[in-house]
Amino acid sequence: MFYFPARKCAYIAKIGILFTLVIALITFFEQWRGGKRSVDATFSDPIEAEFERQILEDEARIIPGLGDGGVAAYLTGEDKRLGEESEKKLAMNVHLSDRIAYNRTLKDYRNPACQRVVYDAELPSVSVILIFHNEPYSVVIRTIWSVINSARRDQPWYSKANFVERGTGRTMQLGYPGQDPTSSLVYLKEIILVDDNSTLPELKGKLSYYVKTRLPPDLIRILRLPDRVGLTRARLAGARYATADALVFLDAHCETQRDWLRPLLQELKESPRAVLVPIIDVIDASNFYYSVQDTYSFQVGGFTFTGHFTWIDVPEREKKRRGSDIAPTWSPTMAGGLFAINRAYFWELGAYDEQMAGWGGENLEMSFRIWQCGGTLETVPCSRVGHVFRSFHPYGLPAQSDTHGINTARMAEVWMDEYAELFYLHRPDLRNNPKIGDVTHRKVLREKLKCKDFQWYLDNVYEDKFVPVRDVYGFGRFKNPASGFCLDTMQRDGEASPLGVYPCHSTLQATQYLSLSLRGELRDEEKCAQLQYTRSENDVNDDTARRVLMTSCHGKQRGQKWKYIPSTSQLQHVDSGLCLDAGFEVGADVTARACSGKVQQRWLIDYAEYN
Ligand code: LR7
Ligand code: MN
Repeated sequence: MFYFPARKCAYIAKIGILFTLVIALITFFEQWRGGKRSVDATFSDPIEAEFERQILEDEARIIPGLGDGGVAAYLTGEDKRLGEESEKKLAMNVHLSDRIAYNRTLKDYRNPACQRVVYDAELPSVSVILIFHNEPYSVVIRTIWSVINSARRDQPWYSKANFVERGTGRTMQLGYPGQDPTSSLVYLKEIILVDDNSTLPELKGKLSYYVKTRLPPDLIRILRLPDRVGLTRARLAGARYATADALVFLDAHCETQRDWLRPLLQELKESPRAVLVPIIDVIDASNFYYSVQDTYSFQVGGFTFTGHFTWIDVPEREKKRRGSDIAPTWSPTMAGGLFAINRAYFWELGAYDEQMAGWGGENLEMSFRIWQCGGTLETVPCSRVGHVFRSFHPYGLPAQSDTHGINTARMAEVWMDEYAELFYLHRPDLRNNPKIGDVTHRKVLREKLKCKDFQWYLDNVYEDKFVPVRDVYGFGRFKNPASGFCLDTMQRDGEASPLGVYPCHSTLQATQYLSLSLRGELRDEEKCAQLQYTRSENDVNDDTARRVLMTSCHGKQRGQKWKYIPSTSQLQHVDSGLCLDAGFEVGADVTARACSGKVQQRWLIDYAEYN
């Protein structure tokens, strides 16, 4: 006999009601979600017929051979005008892209030595993740095709010889474990398209229909995000969905060069804690010209304390260390959009800061984290991918929020230690700003992974980085006490802009923050003071006042070397022997004049060894 005490019965009844409620809620939620993304699920025949018609029309518009080999493509007449119009609006000549074949060919720009590299037959399988918000439809399709085509087994680079196991001579099964051996794709397990809540209709049903009818079955998954979450969280969503050994992220406007995947996968196989980037080539947004700066040399990633990514030359030391032009090359940072990583390692390393919205900041965050937490970030020269660089964001970002600034502040709080101050110098508005939000969980991650500090990063990974407080005689404001003026870069950009004087700010601010480096450079982070020669370059005895220009630091001292004379507080330009002179006019350009005892030539530096 069962015996239920009354209390227990009531208890069970309550659980029953709760259960029913939960089910009802889930059902409601599913329906609501389904409603939001129903476009894919509820194709009825007439809609499909319409997509088919549109796609055939698109295909008919393509001009065979246009842009083949990656050459620049041009339209004429009315089409030219429409193209220019689309570029003004979308930062890309979309009208032209619509005319270029989805699977146009590209010239092989790799270092010729890459053709002789033999890769293992067994390499990690890969999930390629493409994220997009309102990207041009034809550009997205071209990106997908280039990924597929470069992974097809019938491509010449997957030669039979490569599939004979080293040592035993046994022929290896092609592809990744579990893949249908008759499939024509090698290593590529899936392509995950993450639609970050686009609003363009052609990226909805039509794209899904294209995928269903034109692309290899079971290869592509489309993840439709119910809300716009920004690129960091879109990548996270894609990564959660992925199942292959490795993740490769790409922007949705890329074209891959031949055999770009194996060099990345081979490195991942050998060092699972390496995060790898291809060489990124430029696809011109106006004419889709695939251009390559140089087949043999390339740049790696740097950064500025303003929180931006930059390109830098490969340091000589690194050229020696890697031993070969085509060996992976250490890169202090990455641009962010194109990289390969072991999937397990991606999660172990803390994936991304999921509180980063919109655009920006995630690239430096991940770069610093990789290095500080025991990984490496490397450019793999045999892997090249083209990317369409746009001159502006064609899409809107969350209203009025400076996501790049806020995300970068989040990064700085967690990874840059006291060097975060150098960032805040440029963004005083973000110092202690509640908009940054809570970063405790990322600091916990840093503890848990026992990551090294930023000082270690600067000393070991990016030794060549000019750090305004390191390797200097003095830094801070350069103040002329007679006038109360300080040297000021006057927020002037440009290759050679005159250095000025301006009343000293009471606190340190970026435009008045300069350093006198141990090499004798009078500089800010990127630019060094040198003289503008008015007459003949070598006429150093000329007494006329010379303007002082901030130009790219060449590191070779010539023309950019200054000497501080403590006894007179003068700053003397070494090659010319002239002294820096403040003058008495606010906002004027500073000059270099014959050294004299005048008060305009006295300079006090906030933090200096001489003071
Ligand atoms: O809200 C958004 N949701 C998105 O899904 C905003 C963007 N996106 C998508 C977008 O459709 C695109 O596919 O995210 C991708 C990257 O956006 P882009 O192409 O507008 O960015 P970008 O190429 O100008 O910017 C670079 O820096 C970004 C910083 O957040 C990202 O890391 C980009 O991926 C990165 N691009 C590259 O690294 C390619 C090489 C460029 C360089 C240098
Ligand atoms: Mn991009």
